[in-house]
Amino acid sequence: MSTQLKNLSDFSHTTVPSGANYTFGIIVAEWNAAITGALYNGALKTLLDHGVDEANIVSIPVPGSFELTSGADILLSKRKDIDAVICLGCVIQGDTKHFDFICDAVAQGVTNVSIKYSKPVIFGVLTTNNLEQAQDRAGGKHGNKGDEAAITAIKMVDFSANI
Ligand code: DLZ
Repeated sequence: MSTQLKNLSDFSHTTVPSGANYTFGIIVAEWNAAITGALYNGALKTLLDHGVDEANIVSIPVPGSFELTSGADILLSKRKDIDAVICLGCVIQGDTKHFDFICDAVAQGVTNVSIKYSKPVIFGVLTTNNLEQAQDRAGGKHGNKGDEAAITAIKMVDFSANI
């Protein structure tokens, strides 16, 4: 699980299928906006770099990471053309138990929405002890989790289309 052992941002471009002909939703939390903005930019660029048409990317902000689940659920219920949803957020540990509740809820919620629609819903949420760890994973020394989430979405959509 350690990012130091496996930095997924180092993926080989040759092994990533084309994202052309697929439609993606990106739901991005506004909490810790500097971090989630960097995740969003990484995800968007990665989708475009892998052939996704900009017209086939629907980007929607939600207030916080807790709302990523309902954002993905609403998007998939209203837009039948969307093949996968990428959820981007950043939850930073504070003094209370809020961190645990939000992280548990989003992880379970994203899983539930994915199963409900039989479509990939990607968990691109940083869950860090502090801001520095988040910066390191939002375009810093440990890559960009947004890039990784986009690659995961493309791979899962391609898997679903070709199974
Ligand atoms: C309330 C809250 C707190 C304390 N921390 C974060 C955080 O670190 N990251 C995040 O994305 N959102 C946080 N939120 C907001 C919740 O996700 C949610 O928006 C509110 O609890 C309202 O449902």
